[in-house]
Amino acid sequence: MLVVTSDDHLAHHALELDSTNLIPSWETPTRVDSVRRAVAPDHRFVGPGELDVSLLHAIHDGEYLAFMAGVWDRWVAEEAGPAAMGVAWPARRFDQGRRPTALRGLLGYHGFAADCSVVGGTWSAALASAALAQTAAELVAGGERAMFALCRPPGHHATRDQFGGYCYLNNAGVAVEVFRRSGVERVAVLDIDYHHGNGTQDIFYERDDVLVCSIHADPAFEFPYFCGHASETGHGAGEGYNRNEPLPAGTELAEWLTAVDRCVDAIRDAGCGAVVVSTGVDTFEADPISQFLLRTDDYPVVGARIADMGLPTVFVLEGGYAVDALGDNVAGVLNGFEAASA
Ligand code: Q9C
Ligand code: ZN
Repeated sequence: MLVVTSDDHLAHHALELDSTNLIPSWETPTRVDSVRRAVAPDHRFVGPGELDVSLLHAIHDGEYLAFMAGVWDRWVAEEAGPAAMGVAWPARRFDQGRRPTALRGLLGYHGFAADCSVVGGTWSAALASAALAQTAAELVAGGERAMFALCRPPGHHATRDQFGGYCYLNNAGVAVEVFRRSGVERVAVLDIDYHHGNGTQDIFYERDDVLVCSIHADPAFEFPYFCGHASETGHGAGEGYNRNEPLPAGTELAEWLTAVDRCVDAIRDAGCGAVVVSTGVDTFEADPISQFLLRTDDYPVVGARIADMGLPTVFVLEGGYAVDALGDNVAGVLNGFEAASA
């Protein structure tokens, strides 16, 4: 399969709030090296095309995009700390609609978590990452059976107007929009990352042309804590087009696969014409921030399940923080897919 990748992520190395300190983010540049090394023997690398900014405007708020484009320069001018992030967020009974003017206020308005900050290389990396997803979807829309976008930073936590969870632009959402514009009437998102894909859910929640399915750690005990329950099924025209499969800590392959299979059935029943797979492998047993127990040998099994849907498929990288095993786990998904497609 073709793998879309570039070096434009390298200057993005954010900080995150640990229990007491700002530490280097778990979401590191070395993750890309791990994946490239593991997929190189069986797959071919291609570079991205030019980003179509209208795709970003289709899934993100214009004020958010403008703010993010300038936030680092403004931070350097006003604060000059090592990483820009919020300190207060619009919590219960706060005014959700009014946008503050101060930089710190805007960082809270356009962010939702202290695990995620902006540094000098962040925005250019986020734009480049979105371009990878765009290119992968364009090539699949043009006839490739499947592509893998080696996206960094990841995207599935980024909402219409907020960054968080190491995500700034919703790369899976970009791929969805490319498919829609190419004439696919209904697109599926299958999000197998350990964390709930709250951003993708947010963006498509009121739409019936995009079925979003996410299998993840129950938000009762895991990030993003306030989103990802089974009762969130869509709204308005989108009612019935959002599916959440929250699972307990300690989940192993057998139980996890039953949730995947329920999503695969939903994607079939909805008559989707293409699928975007939010490919996080932080479900891995040795992942340093996660509590599922999948093994390296398990990933080809899910790759095969995805292939069995028989749909044009774009894989976009999301999480996975056991850097040494990350590449093998991602390669397992892709190789299992190809073996089952052959
Ligand atoms: N001490 C993705 O996998 N914060 N994002 C973890 C760990 C949330 C993960 C804090 C992790 C978000 C794309
Ligand atoms: Zn994750």
